[in-house]
Amino acid sequence: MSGLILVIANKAYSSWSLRPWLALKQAGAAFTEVVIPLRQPETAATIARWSPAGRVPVLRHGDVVIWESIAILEYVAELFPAAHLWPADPAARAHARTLAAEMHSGFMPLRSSMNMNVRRHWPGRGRTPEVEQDIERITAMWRDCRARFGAGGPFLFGSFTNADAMYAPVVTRFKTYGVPLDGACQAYADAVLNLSAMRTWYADAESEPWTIAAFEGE
Ligand SMILES: N[C@@H](CCC(=O)N[C@@H](CS)C(=O)NCC(=O)O)C(=O)O
Repeated sequence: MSGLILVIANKAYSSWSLRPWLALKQAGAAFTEVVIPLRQPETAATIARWSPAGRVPVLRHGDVVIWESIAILEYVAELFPAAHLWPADPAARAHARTLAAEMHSGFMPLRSSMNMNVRRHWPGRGRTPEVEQDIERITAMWRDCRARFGAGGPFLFGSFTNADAMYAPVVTRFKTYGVPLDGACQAYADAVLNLSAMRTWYADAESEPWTIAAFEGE
């Protein structure tokens, strides 16, 4: 499969970018990566050249333009069926899509109080009561998935799926903010963090030249 271009933002900070990037990597896809740094004078104009929505990630594939992360994940799953980015069983697949949708539309307290920053370690920061509720809800879903669907491997549905791609930025937040996890959730988080692609993402983020004060707790 050639001609895929994924346009993303800073690997240090962009949770939405990580999701489709990780799915493409896990699918073994060859793709060109374009990184547009956020909060620069030319950021909006540069993103506009790729997408009318003014946000990244964007996947371009010939004339096809997809600008919502969850729609990109669906397209990648269709392009690479052998990667099994959704569970084969209909009930498990529906459950995985439900988790993905809940992540896409929810957890605003967690997302706003614990911005993604894979270069930092701030244990205990950002833990408002609303964030605690989000953490409770997410870890309960992870435990439930691992118990019901996870027998075939270390991920939510056993082998890696788009549900894991959706929650990968949450895993990085739990690491950055030192959120204590029980054994099952920590094992799941470690499985995500130990993916070769995740190590690459962290290494790439470390070598990025840009620092945005608003995302550095300053
Ligand atoms: N709903 C979108 C959200 C994408 C989004 O918010 N992207 C941010 C970067 S993480 C963005 O492009 N911001 C543009 C800017 O700050 O100029 C998705 O799921 O892809």
